[in-house]
Amino acid sequence: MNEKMQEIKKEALQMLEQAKSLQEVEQIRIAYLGKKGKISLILKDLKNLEVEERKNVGKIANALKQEIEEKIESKKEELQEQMLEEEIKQQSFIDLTVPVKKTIGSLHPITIVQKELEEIFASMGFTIEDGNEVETEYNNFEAVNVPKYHPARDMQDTFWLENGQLLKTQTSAAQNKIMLKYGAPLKAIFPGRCFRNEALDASHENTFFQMEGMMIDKEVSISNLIYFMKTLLSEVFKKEVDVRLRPGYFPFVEPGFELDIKCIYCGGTGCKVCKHGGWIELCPCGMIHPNVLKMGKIDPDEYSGFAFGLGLSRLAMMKYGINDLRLLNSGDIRVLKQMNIK
Ligand code: FA5
Repeated sequence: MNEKMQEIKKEALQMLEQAKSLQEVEQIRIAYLGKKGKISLILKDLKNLEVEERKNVGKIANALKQEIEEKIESKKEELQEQMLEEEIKQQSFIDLTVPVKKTIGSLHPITIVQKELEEIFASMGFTIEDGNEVETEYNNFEAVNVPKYHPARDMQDTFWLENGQLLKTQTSAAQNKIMLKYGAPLKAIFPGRCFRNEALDASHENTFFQMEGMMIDKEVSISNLIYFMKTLLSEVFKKEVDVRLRPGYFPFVEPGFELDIKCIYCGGTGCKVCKHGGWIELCPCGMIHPNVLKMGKIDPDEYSGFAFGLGLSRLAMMKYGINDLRLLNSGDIRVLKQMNIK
């Protein structure tokens, strides 16, 4: 019996050594440890042996069972590792000779316009900054000269969090942090998603994108603002764009303006897009209010600056001739296809 078990052991270990797959290992387990497996049968027959022999054979058979079980487990682990390595090898193999697949998908029109603007501003020495989407009331309102109970708060109703923070209504919410971070002089743009609780229509969404810009230095004037905006918009629309300023009120600028561009569709003669006025309202802007500079720890007697808040969503709308802003957030692939954006 002892010899028979030694033979079974040798045979089972050899088979396990040579096994190449988990299925083979399972077959071996059944052959030796399954209900009718060789080792199981020896254990079953123990009851027919003499007491002394039963003790002896039982001890050896149980040890053999345990050894084979352990070998099976370690063989399984070894094979699983090999399979994983093989899979990783196959996945990380890049065949450079495979022809390029036709590109599927495209960047969103707002992303395209944002990237374009970032490049233009970066070439004019502006840094590109990030803002938060969840903001403090202080940054969104107070730090830009809109204290509690100021009527201007009514123009930008938003979504409030239980902890008293809010979804930012304007990229201006990052002005204070950027001033504190860099001090003066500074030239920065900061694009971002904004949120407002408002009635939706073709040009108003509850979630939209703006791009804010600030330039602070000694003797910065409205002429600088006009120059930068004109250069920028001419680049975006790939043609010379005329701009004009009208007075506009925002508590964080003084004086404040609405910047219009001469209608790029009709050249100013009047059409549906410009509502026959010849001009399109594009971007509020102005000279940064001394209070805002002070809150940013910049001395308004020494420095001045301009700021603007471009509606990126509306700019994308204009650039791609989209007549309803809501289409941009709709996730409708047919919209992108119609715009032929690659
Ligand atoms: C502001 O948000 C000011 N923070 C802009 C500013 C910055 C002024 C710096 C002066 C100096 P306003 O609420 O007008 O201003 O919004 C700016 C632009 O964001 C609008 O011209 C428009 O293009 C866009 N916008 C505003 N509300 C919406 C909306 N609900 N849906 C889509 N675009 C919007």
